[in-house]
Amino acid sequence: IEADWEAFAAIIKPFMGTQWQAGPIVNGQLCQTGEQHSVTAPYQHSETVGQVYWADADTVQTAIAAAADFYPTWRATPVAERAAAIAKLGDLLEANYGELMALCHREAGKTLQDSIDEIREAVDFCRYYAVQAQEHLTTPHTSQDFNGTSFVTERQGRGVFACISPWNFPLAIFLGQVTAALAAGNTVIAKPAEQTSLIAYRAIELLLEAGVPAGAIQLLPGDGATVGAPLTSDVRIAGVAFTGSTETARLINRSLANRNTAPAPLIAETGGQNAMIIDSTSLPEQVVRDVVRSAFASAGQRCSALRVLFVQEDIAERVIPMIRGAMLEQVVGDPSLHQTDVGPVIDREAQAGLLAHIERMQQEATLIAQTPLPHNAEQGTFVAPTAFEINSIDQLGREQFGPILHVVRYKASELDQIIDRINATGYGLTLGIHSRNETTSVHITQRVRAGNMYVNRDQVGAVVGVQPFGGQGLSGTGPKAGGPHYLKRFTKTVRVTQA
Ligand code: TXE
Repeated sequence: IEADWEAFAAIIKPFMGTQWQAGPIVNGQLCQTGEQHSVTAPYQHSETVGQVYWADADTVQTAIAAAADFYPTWRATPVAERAAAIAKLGDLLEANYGELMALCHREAGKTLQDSIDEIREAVDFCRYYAVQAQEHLTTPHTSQDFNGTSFVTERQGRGVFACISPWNFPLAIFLGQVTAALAAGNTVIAKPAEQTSLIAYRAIELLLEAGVPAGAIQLLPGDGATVGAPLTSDVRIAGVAFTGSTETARLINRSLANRNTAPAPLIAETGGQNAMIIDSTSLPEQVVRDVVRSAFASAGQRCSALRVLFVQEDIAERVIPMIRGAMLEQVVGDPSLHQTDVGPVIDREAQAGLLAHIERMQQEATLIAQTPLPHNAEQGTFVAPTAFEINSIDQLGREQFGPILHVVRYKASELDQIIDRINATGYGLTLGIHSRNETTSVHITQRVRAGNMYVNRDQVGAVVGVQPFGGQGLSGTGPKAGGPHYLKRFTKTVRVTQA
């Protein structure tokens, strides 16, 4: 369905000049004690979007104490009341669509379509977890043991949950974690990514407006060293939900394990080295559309994005020129224009890393195509969508979180070798397959380790409540976000036996 772009432009317009202010929220109060940072738009570095105070060490401690103090009250709050506040947040997000779209666009550099999808997903998370909490956490389960003694099993929150989130889905992942943890009965300390604190701040303001009490949610903008690390080493933290890099997930795991207390659960969603395999029975037109979307949508800044395309030799001469053609037709530029397909990457650091990878590949691989940049690209952090032909997935090294695609040709007889190489990366997030031969696609889905597989379609997206999303191996620890088992991971089971 083609969106009514003029209508969207009209609701965003009032916020295109807004200067937002943000900082830590402790017990409902904005704290202005830490360092203040200016936020600039990724597509236009001369444009300031707002100011944010980062939490200092004292504020981190005050927030942990506040969340721990309020936990008994929140745990005792009826599930229906917790769920109602979270469902209300969904309504408030919808009521503030224009401002949130402008924030996604101006702080995170998201295109209009990506901003719409982002808010939609956040709303879906709120409504889904509100319903799930009522379904799974309300009624204690009564059973009898072999002597006829009855006992009650109840799910409760674990305590204070730290929710540490990334910038690439600053509203959807951020609120997905926070609402699940709250619905399950935990008090929450939310630590957004450094790059997207303004969006997080506005989301928490709306959560408070929705009726979540100030003690239940503390917000700590800031960096990993000052805010993230002290949270995960603190014995008062009962669990961590994390999305970000595999390296940081490892650090958090170690930090939780080193504490002088029982291990706390870590629910981690991390990176990937996602592949797509297309065989000679696939339909080139469909393949090309799905490859371009999978690799370059959101400027490749999705954990699910396609990084390595395996093309069967017999079809390569047809498909590769078509991919080149489609890449040259993409529009890179100002994400506020609806015709823009690819916006900027998040910041200078990400841009520098991606450009360094492109430079290395220019020495080691064959360039297939590079989408032209707009004439004023140097005003923002743009990276031209680029595709290279390489010999092996082993050439890649670490995950490149941006619009860079690698293509490898294979012979039909090499399929199992390819599967081994994909599994050998250690990751296991998404896999795409294009084949009209069902035996081949089943053969692949049964052998590749990946949490989310897509056959004859693009490999982005998962519908909350319908398609749970999560990885395996280095890509994360289940259960999957947006699925029925996710909420339970934020709870502990308590048994009461009566004489
Ligand atoms: O991630 P980090 P960054 C991958 C992607 C990207 C790379 C780096 O490959 O290029 O990670 O991105 C917080 N204790 N993904 O630097 O550092 C940090 O402040 C506790 C994949 O953004 O992992 C932020 O809030 N927390 C991904 C969050 O962790 C710490 C999305 C993520 O930051 C911490 C984003 C510490 N010691 C990046 N250090 C996906 N799976 O979608 C940092 N943090």
